[in-house]
Amino acid sequence: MTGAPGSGKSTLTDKLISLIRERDLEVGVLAIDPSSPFSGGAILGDRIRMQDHATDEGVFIRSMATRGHLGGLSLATPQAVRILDAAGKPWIIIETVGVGQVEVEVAGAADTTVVVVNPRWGDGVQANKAGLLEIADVLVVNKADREGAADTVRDLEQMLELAGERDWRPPIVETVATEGRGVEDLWQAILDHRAHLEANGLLERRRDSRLREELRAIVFERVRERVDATCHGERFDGLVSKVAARELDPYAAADELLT
Ligand SMILES: Nc1nc2c(ncn2[C@@H]2O[C@H](COP(=O)(O)OP(=O)(O)O)[C@@H](O)[C@H]2O)c(=O)[nH]1
Ligand SMILES: [Mg+2]
Repeated sequence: MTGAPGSGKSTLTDKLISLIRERDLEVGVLAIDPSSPFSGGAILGDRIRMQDHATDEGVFIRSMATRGHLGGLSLATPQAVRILDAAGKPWIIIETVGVGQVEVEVAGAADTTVVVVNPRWGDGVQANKAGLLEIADVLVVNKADREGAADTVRDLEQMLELAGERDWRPPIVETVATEGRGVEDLWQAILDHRAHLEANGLLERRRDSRLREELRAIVFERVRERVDATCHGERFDGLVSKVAARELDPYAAADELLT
């Protein structure tokens, strides 16, 4: 579940938890906030909006915020999903706020990406919209009790039309999360997407490419740690001085550091 702050992701998640529990299935929830370096307001809000489920042993809710650099979350998310999966949660919901690359990467950890927008979304920035549409498997127009919902649905349909033929056309679901309206439809859209993935061998393919991406990211992270360790200390300082004194060019200095 991804989308702008305040679009209603937590409220929708809360309703989905109820729906999954009614079917006697367990569910894990990861609420991720890449935009906040502290586990501050937004995440506290998520907790409050899902607190009906706080004493239900079939529900596990965990909040994560960025500690240090942004790359951390895209690495931590698949690992957290893996743990919830090992703990036997057949359904795992990842809620993520924020915009840009991290949101896309976090969304990449999921089988199905639900993008939540609100009425009047059509007034927003084009570039951001295109990016979100690209990752959406299901589109939700939440707060459909507000003016402009129908226009927003039409706007989304037009954008999907312009995006051209795809093997899966993201369904557009209107919801009023606070009243639970449309949540059954959202659930059905998620199941439909899942069925599509399974019927076409896409689930395996998605998971394979996700694993490749994850492994690559871990290697990248390790290499980055080595770079930090190498570009540090007496030897590094010495080479910087040599370059400054024009005894060495930076490329030769780098080669010397790496050998
Ligand atoms: N009117 C209206 N308000 C909603 C709806 N869904 C959520 N809200 C409210 O919007 C605010 C933000 O919701 P929240 O779920 O925390 O959004 P998130 O930041 O995307 O997780 C809260 O005050 C909700 O009660 C809706 O369908 N209609
Ligand atoms: Mg939230």
